[in-house]
Amino acid sequence: MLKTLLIANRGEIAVRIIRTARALGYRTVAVYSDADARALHVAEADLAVRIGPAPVGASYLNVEALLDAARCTGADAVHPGYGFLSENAVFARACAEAGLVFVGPPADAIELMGSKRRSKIAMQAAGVPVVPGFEGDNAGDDELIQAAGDIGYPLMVKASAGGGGRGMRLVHSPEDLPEALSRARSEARQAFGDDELILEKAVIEPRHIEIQVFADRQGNAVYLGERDCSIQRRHQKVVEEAPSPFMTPDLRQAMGEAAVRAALACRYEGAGTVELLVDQNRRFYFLEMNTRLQVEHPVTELITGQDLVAWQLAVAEGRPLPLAQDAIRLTGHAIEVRLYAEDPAHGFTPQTGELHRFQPAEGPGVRFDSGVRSGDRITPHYDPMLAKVVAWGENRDQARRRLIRALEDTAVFGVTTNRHFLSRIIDHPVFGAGEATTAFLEQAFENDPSLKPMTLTDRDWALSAALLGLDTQGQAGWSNAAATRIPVALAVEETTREALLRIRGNTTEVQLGETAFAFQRVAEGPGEVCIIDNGVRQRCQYHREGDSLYLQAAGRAWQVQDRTHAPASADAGSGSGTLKAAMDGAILDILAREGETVARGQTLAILEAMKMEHPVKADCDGVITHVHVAAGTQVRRLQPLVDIEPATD
Ligand code: MV4
Repeated sequence: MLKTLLIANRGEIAVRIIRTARALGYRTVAVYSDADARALHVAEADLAVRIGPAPVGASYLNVEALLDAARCTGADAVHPGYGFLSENAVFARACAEAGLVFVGPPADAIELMGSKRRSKIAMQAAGVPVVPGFEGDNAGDDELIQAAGDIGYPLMVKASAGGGGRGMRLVHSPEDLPEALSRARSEARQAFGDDELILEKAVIEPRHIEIQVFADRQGNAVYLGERDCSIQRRHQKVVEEAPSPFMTPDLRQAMGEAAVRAALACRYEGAGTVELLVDQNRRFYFLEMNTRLQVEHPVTELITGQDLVAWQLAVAEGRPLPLAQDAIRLTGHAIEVRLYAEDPAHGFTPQTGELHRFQPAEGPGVRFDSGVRSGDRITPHYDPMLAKVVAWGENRDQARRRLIRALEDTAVFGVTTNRHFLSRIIDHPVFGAGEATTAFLEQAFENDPSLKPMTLTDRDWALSAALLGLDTQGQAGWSNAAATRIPVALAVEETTREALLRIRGNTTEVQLGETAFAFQRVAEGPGEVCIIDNGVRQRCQYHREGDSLYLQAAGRAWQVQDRTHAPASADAGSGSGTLKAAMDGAILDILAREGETVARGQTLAILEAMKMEHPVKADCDGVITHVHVAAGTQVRRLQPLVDIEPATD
């Protein structure tokens, strides 16, 4: 009997595992880095152990520290979650040697599935269809070039140790092959320390469908339907759903039975996912098997009514699977999206900073799996996923409606998110028709407004001004204020607008240029106000933090800066002399001192962001009056870095 489970992970998946384990009576042990000392997963576990500083190499990937944490808490089992050490055969073996039950498959199965070449050979032997190609053992370029002639074009060059699209090349004709081979090789060597390559015929505009499988030590294996993960961006899944709108009962059975054969062939135990490509003729091909619980497992849970973490724990204890194949039923439809702290308008750059408010919109059929709370900091050390938002419906459209509502009604203040991008995808007619393939985002979203900075309407500006007035005046001010005109100035990035407010009782009149607005305030709570605008009563959420005002109304969210009392400085446009960070990142170096005379174009600082170094250059000739940051500081986009007093001539 297992009693104490250590969760070797963080964030939403650690929280999710802890909740099931606790409900089943297990004692739970969280582990945390210095950056996570106050994180939700730590608060929810029975015990928690610090495993190192913030960088993952020193903490969540630190095998010795994890084993020590298990030892000093008396843990008898380890759940690795996903990512980190979840598919690391060395870690699985180290757990076994330390007398700990690893909640996952045997190390040999992890190792086999970690090699595309070896797993394809094993799958073919087990009667699982694979994409036709070439799987020579450490084949050289000459051998690969010769094999390519037999396979035909277009073809895929793939790193045998690869994943997530790294070390992968699509090649259209023989003359492009040698260069593709050498590039894929060096990418694979860098990323995986292993440059073995395989070749496959390319499947054009495939759907990406994966089968959830489960196996126990008694030799039983079942499938729990499929998930359609066709909507991806740069090999990152964005939307996952179950069942696949593309699926038929016959195809499901054929794919499910193939996936079960795959699991049995490698003596699998526990939860696994068999990834397959499906071509336009509904032929399917094994791609790889993920030997962990996946991020998107909730959609399977919602349509099967099963708790997959409970199943994992049962198998880890040596008990048989809870259900036989014919007892597994799929009911309704579930869709999941990954809500990220990232900025779709600026190349999806990860966002960092304090999450001033995180208020999930709950409702029937809506599930939030989240590892963060209001007040948490999003740091650059880890994946910036805030939550998985999942909706179940009796049918696909009901699930879509519920998901869109959940996204629109969720308040996230403090960091920019992909929320609007996600709701636009779920609302899109191509997605609605169930026709989105892996090419969908590139084909349909190139010019989508959710990928551009938000443009505020006059009404948005006026509402922002009214709420700035509310917040500045305080609650009492609203009811008693004399009907004087209050000037306010507000800015979004480089655009500034001015307005005049007149507050009479519970009505705020806003004069914005030629246009007048009147907002009647009918109810309010902390950070929330109900207004009547043009006869329509609606809720509006807001949060004030320093000069920033975050707002959310009618499913849209934006942020304005209060410039009312800011000096009328020339800080708009280029050549202003105020250099700002172009994106979130870290200052690597400061190359200028206060008092120094600089020339336009001179590099004054180096910003490291998105794994690249960006020079920050003087935008005018002049003298440096202030350096706001030191080398080593984390900065946010638009944070002032250096002030220059422009030369006067
Ligand atoms: C392919 C393919 C077409 N033909 N293999 C991308 C990630 C990796 N796991 C497998 N991938 C692909 N393999 C053959 N033989 C197309 C992709 C692919 C893809 C697959 C699933 C979801 C999105 C994708 C986007 C681009 C390419």
